[in-house]
Amino acid sequence: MKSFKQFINGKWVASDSHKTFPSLNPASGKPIARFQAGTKNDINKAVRAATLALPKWKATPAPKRGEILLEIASLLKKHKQRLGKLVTEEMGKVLTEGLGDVQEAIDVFEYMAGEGRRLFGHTTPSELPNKACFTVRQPLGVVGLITPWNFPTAIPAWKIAPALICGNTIVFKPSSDTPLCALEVVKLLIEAGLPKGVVNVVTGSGSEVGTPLVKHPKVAGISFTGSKATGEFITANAGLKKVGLELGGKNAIIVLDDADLDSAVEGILFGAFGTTGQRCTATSRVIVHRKVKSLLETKLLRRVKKLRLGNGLKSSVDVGPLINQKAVEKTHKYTQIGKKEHAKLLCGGEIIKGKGFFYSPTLFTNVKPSMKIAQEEIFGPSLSIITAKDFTDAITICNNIEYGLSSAIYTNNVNLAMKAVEVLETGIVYVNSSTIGAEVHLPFGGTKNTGHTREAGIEGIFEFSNTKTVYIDYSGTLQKAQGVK
Ligand code: UN1
Repeated sequence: MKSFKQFINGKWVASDSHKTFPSLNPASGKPIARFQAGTKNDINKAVRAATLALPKWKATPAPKRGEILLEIASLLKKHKQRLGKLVTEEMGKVLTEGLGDVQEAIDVFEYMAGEGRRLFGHTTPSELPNKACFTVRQPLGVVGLITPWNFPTAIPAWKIAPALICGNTIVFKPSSDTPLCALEVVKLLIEAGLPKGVVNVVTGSGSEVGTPLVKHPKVAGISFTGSKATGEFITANAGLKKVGLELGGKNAIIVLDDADLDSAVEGILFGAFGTTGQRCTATSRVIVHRKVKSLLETKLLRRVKKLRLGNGLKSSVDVGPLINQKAVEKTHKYTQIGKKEHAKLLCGGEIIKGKGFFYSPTLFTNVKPSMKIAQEEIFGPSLSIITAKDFTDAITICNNIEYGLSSAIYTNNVNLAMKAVEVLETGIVYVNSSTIGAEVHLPFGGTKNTGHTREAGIEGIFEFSNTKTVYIDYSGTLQKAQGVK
């Protein structure tokens, strides 16, 4: 079986652990390749390389850095079909979404390449004459990027592209469930001409590789997407580094009594069962107006029952496998909790026997907002229908949750749609669309226990840079602010 090395200081090197671990194809459960089980020592080497590469990379004009990003985008385009298939093989999502994953990576490299010609600061007048005031953006330094498996090319790109355009150098630890996708992206970064040491990759577990990266004193910033528990660990261990966190979600679609129900069903299906429910933005709650509850439920159930499970490479398949056995067990644990809580199971709720990590698309109804299945992130193909008395009740249920990533409302009433936009407590709000499908030139992120970071868009630049405020006094005398004589 093919075995991959790590990329440190411009070279592919083995870990001094002399140990490797496999990545599995979740549709078959079979290993596809082996990877280095990195160590603290590997992290130290990678941080050293990134530190050495920093002065030159930082001094490279941002538009020149942008040229490399544009080249990365063009290489990703060239390899889109191959990489999209790889995403499906290693992560499991259906091929059209695998290709979408790579497209999102292309989009973000293109967008951030353009930011190289802006990286705007702002100018403002001084309170004193003959004095100029403005701000410029500065890189943080060496940044540590820790990425999940659910968007194995897009999320690394969300972090790598803005980090690079701002002039940072990188130590990247990809998820141990999808290291192959990460390394294939890194190969293209190298091919595009990134100088040695600018991007370094160490593969391995959170405890052996992630923790020393988070704690390393020479690392200036950490950007993490993943679970709330790991986010809390990072906050407690990163010291005074700048930390970006993109954590869980428990996203809801509200369906009002005037909504186009067929359109709502499409949005719910895509949000809840697309990517097998494994998006931070996935729809895991439907909050429906009591007047249309039964009709929506019937329409939805008919469609959920028809979803075809299988290997995402087959075009006939709607829903791929879960990422691993642990995810199957977690989803099933919540099915049992839901039953115990007396929610009504309409369909699914079963582990599919045989090869791979499959779970049948699960639909619960008569779910009370306080039930665990309506409060905790499942990260699998499990959806809860909750009934609301009216608009105000729906908003209260939607907001009464520890997370705040994405929400959606289906209605044709413009006044209620606008009111929802105003009062929903999530970082992203959709009207007449699903909770998933964010675009890379807009800020992405949440509130509450989702974390408060904004990635992508112009705010992705803020995550990976500091503001430097500059005062230039051209009066030829010492002028004192605040009227000091
Ligand atoms: C995630 O699941 O962490 O908006 C990211 C979406 C995708 C990104 C999801 N563009 O669903």
